[in-house]
Amino acid sequence: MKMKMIFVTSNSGKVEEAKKYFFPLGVQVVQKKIEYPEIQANTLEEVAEFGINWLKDRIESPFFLDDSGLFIDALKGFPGVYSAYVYKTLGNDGILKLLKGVENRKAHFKSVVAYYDGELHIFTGKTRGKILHEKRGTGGFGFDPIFQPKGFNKTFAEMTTEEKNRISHRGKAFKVFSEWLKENLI
Ligand code: ITT
Repeated sequence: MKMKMIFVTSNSGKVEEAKKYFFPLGVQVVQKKIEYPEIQANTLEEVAEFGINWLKDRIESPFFLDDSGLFIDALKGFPGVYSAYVYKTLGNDGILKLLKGVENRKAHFKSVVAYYDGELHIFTGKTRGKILHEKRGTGGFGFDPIFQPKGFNKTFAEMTTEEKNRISHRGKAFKVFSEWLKENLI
């Protein structure tokens, strides 16, 4: 398969993951940085769908975007849909502070990848794990240094992009996405 897909995102960490994932499948991923409105909504799916509808008349298809978030059990799912804002304001240190003395460290990441080719297609992935008591590792981006996926002794920030892609929320969403692409397009 030989095709090109536009990934609308300002986050170069996401692009790195997508390139590493799709390149071996013969799909070229090209980043396009266009700020699109991220509405306040209850689910990542709604945020992603609004973004697609806003972008579809402004850029050429096919393109995709990713809306993701970190959901912490002890904080009733916070920061969830507010993850980007919370990362910018509180950061990893702020999250660690919020969880000081909190025993239940369970959390999960969720990723919603929305693809538009004249129609909207949504692919999701989820990875469970826990929030550590301190930051570890320098790879990845965002909340990676404080998140340790279940069954591993390393944080996402201590993994290579390939390792993270194999088990991450976004890697899982990309997998479903690529299987769909294989069946439907290429
Ligand atoms: P976009 O331009 O693609 O929207 P963004 O970084 O603002 O880039 P989101 O709106 O999806 O991304 O916000 C998700 C937030 O959660 C953001 O702060 C990310 O850093 C963080 N996040 C998402 N996926 C992550 C991952 O795999 N590892 C660590 N943090 C992640």
